[in-house]
Amino acid sequence: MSDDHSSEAISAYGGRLAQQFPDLTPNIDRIANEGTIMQNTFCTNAICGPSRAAILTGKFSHQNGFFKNESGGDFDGSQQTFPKLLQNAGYQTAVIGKWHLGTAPTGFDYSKVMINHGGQGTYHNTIFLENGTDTLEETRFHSTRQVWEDAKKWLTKGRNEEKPFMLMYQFKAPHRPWTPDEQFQHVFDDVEIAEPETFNDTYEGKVAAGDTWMTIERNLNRKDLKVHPENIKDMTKKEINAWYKYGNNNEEPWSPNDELKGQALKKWKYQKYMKEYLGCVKGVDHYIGEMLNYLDENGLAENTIVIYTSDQGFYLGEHGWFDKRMMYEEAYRMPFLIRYPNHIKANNVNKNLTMNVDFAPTLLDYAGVDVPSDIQGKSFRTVLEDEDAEWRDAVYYHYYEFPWWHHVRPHYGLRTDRYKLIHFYYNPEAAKNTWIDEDYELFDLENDPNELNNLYGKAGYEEITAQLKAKMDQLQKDYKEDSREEMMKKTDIKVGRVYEHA
Ligand code: SGN
Ligand code: CA
Repeated sequence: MSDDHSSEAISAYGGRLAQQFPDLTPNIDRIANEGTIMQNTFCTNAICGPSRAAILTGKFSHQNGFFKNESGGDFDGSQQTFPKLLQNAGYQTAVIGKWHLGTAPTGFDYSKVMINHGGQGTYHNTIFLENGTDTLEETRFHSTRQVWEDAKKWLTKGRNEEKPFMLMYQFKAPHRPWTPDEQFQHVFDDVEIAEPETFNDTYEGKVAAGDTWMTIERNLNRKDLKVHPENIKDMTKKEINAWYKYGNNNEEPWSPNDELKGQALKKWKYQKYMKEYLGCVKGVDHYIGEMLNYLDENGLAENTIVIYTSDQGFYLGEHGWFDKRMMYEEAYRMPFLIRYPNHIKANNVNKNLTMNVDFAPTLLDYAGVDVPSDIQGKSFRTVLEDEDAEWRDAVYYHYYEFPWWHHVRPHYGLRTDRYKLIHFYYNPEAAKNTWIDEDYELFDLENDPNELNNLYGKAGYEEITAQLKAKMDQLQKDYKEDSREEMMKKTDIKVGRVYEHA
């Protein structure tokens, strides 16, 4: 698992960047060639901790209690998770790398997780919590390599060969601030990265897209793009921070020189951002290759399920953005590739609608462990084995964190094969405790895959809108969604860690 890896940046998915770089991710592609690539796996809340909590519990944010990173409280590690269920069934369990759930891991025989930078971990000098104890030791390697070294060590020395095992091997990369290891820093120096079709989305007709803090033009700052002050030696820490932050949070965009303004500046920032992001992806792919080789060399490949995923997708310039959160395809879709030789079809593409809450029951199902009835996701083993087997026709989403970091208004929504309906039900900046009835977006993904044309309220769409709203009501009932008051409270609430902002 990685952090913020968009399926657009995996060659096996065949998207825009895959067309430009058909060999971008040869090792992740190996999982697709030797297994199945899920094209419609979606997040239930596109942000780090909440997605990880949904994966661990098989429950939506409103049921597992971890609904936002910032001020949303910490993950309650005393609850049921799939690693605990596997552990009880005799598996040896381990988690190594990014965790980001605030509390120490539970349900693992071995854990070594990043804890510095608010649990985000850093690319260099990462600090880990090893089996509940602070290592406080600055690591030698770039975090991607460090996670591999630690995983290899556990597999070689920590594993009990008498037992089956479950390892969560989780990178920080390619998360902001997109810092590749030296080896991958210059891979894209001499190329011009293609811009997405929606690079200059005007947000016309959209409810909240024009009001975010995740635009490439305004919100990528100097630190993100590694532009450092010349007189850094003479500056105080406070001055340095202020200098880096300039250009954040919708202030005037900064420019590295007088000529770069407007569109030229946006294009320049995009190139720098993408080259570094893709350099990070190269690193992740490399150490996935190391893991696949390890499994081959140690006779483990045949009887091990290998999954590659990311906590959510990411905007790589689509709609003029970086970051995630908003329920449009590029951030909403999670990469999901799965290999299990002789059980799961090789070189196969699957289009069934799946969610991160389905991962836990799917793994339990394959491991022969009963799936507890309070798990909200569904094992998709049946459709992995037969794509035409009966399956659900819609997936549900709910995002809460506002205004930090990126000023994306809370919304819930659903997606079917063809349509997406999003409801932006609350804007605490406009009116506290006031439910908004009319702020919807409706997209026809077949005719408008780029989600540029909001059809909500347009003539001719009354019937489909009514159907989708009825479906939304049904899903909210089935998944025991909160009351309106509770939903608004979850956005307003400030408990647990409260991060400091400038
Ligand atoms: C940090 C980043 C944000 C990012 C969140 C959440 N800011 O706060 O840009 O959206 O993490 O990311 S940074 O200046 O610290 O890089 S997540 O992957 O944990 O959800
Ligand atoms: Ca993330």
